[in-house]
Amino acid sequence: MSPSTPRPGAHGTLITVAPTGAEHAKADVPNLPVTLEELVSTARDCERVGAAMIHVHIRGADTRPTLDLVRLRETVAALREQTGLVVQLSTGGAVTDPEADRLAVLDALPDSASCTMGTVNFGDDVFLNRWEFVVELHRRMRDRGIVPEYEIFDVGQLASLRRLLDEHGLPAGGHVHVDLVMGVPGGMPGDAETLVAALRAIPDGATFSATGIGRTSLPVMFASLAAGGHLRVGMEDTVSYARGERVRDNAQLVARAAGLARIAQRPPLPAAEVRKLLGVAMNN
Ligand code: KMH
Ligand code: ZN
Repeated sequence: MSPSTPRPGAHGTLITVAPTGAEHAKADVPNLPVTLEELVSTARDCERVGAAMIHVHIRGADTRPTLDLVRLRETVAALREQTGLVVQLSTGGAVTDPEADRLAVLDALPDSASCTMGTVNFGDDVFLNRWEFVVELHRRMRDRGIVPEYEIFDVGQLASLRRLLDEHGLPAGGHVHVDLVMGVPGGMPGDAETLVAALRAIPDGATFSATGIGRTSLPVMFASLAAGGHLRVGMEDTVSYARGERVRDNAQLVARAAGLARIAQRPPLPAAEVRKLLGVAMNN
């Protein structure tokens, strides 16, 4: 599909909020949602202003990232009970998380889960995603009816996605959705040229969202909207709202994205439409 071809769902914008991530410390970012109560409260606020999906990393009682399955299950249940958002769990976790724990995230049976399409330098660390591990994630998600979001940190990972689909078939839901995570030190830059280059390599019929880390947040948002893409925003990806101004809360970022989407004549899609678009079951 060329960048000028209208994409499915392109009349509206899927806004995903990634409220927490695994990288920021609560001590450095006191308004980061880390407890279940804080997460649900931010999720509700974000839904109110235009988010339809939430990309979730959880924290333990010590505020550090965890993949504890009991907590993950409680989180999925609480978000389902108190919001209408499509609930996506991160299988990326933190760079230190073992593969077995990352695979076990799927046992919490979210609507969707992230699936990163390759290894990438990640600041001073390495975010490891071996081919066999990626295939196992893809297989287990399909077995459990969990819809993947393929996370792309570098353009070459789109070739790996094509290989995955060629060799192992379509995911649960039958639709391919990609999230371009741009501007990670070690990954692809967060700019319009790179986004357009990435679109040339996206599988036919796929939808995409994009997020820019740190100061690349705004250029990536504008470029994605212009190219018919969807948006991910949130404090996982940026904790500064403008030059010299810290983010107040996740809803502030979602509200800005929703406003820009409306200006682009592609208003925020409600969660029910996003479920149809991505092939997520209504009754999950
Ligand atoms: N925290 C990063 C190492 C994902 O959620 O799937 C990986 C990440 C990607 O955030
Ligand atoms: Zn993440």
